[in-house]
Amino acid sequence: MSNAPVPNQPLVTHLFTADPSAHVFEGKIYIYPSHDLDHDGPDNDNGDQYAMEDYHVLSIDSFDAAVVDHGEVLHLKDVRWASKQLWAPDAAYKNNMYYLFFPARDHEGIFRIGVATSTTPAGTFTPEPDYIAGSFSIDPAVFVDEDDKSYIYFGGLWGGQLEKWQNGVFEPGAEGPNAGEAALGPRVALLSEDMLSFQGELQEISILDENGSPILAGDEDRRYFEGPWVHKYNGWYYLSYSTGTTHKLVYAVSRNPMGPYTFKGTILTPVIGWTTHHSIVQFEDKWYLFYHDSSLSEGVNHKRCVKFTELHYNDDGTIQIIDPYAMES
Ligand code: FUB
Repeated sequence: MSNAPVPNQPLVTHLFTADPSAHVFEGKIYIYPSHDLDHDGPDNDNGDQYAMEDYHVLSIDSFDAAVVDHGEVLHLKDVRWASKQLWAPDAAYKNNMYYLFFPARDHEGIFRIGVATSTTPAGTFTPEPDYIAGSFSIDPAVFVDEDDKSYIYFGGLWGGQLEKWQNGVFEPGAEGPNAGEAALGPRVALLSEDMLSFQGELQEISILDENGSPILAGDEDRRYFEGPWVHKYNGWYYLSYSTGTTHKLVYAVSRNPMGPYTFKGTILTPVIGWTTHHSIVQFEDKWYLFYHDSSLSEGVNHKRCVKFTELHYNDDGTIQIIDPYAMES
């Protein structure tokens, strides 16, 4: 357990944590992060360095209280269908149940998305015997709308294997589109009432520029890479995500949760470390960005730490750009 959380400082220092998905459940902020491991194994564009094996849940009662680590809530050894790499998870509440959605490689080395359930937000979570039928790639993010419809967003390039699914089947040698072609978008599906399966067809989300043209694969400052998150503000759906190679968090907006979305701008400038990944949550009357960097390990990409900062909207609904190091001297 650590002391009260400080903006733009590691939320906890006794674990390496990343990919924070924050939600308000039962009046507290619960954070569902990846749990990075300290190891000297391979480090490459395939993401082998992200060799995580379990999840912890963190919570914050208030910003004056200490962060609570609820301990290990799910371990790889208990997930029958998974072989390795428990990457960025998310959680959702529905039907008086908490659902933890998580990606991992199956026994063929293909990333899939699983679900585990708990009656409490702090777990522990019991995994379903199989991954979600038809699921693939990484970084699930679940948005439960005001009408109680639930949407799952997912997908990530490179190690996240999204390029390999362009024709609806896994093609190990497939590469992404050429620079002048439309970029790949994250996938979205409605979730079934019991939250355990996709309902209807998976769709690819279009992200358009200000003229209504698709963002191109070569537009690395704006194209989708990984880490989708959807939140709603003033009736607009905000899809935010990482641009990967250009290390930004950016966002696009739509009137429809399934898009198309129109690109708007940057939320977070590059952080220490290669990856950037986030969530956005309202707690009481303020909005917060949860994100990570590698400052706790002085820049080791796979030893990251979760942080938070306040997020501000302009009157026109755009989000003010955050430079997390601007206040440091
Ligand atoms: O933590 C492993 C992977 O790194 C996540 O799934 C990506 O979003 C990136 O943060």
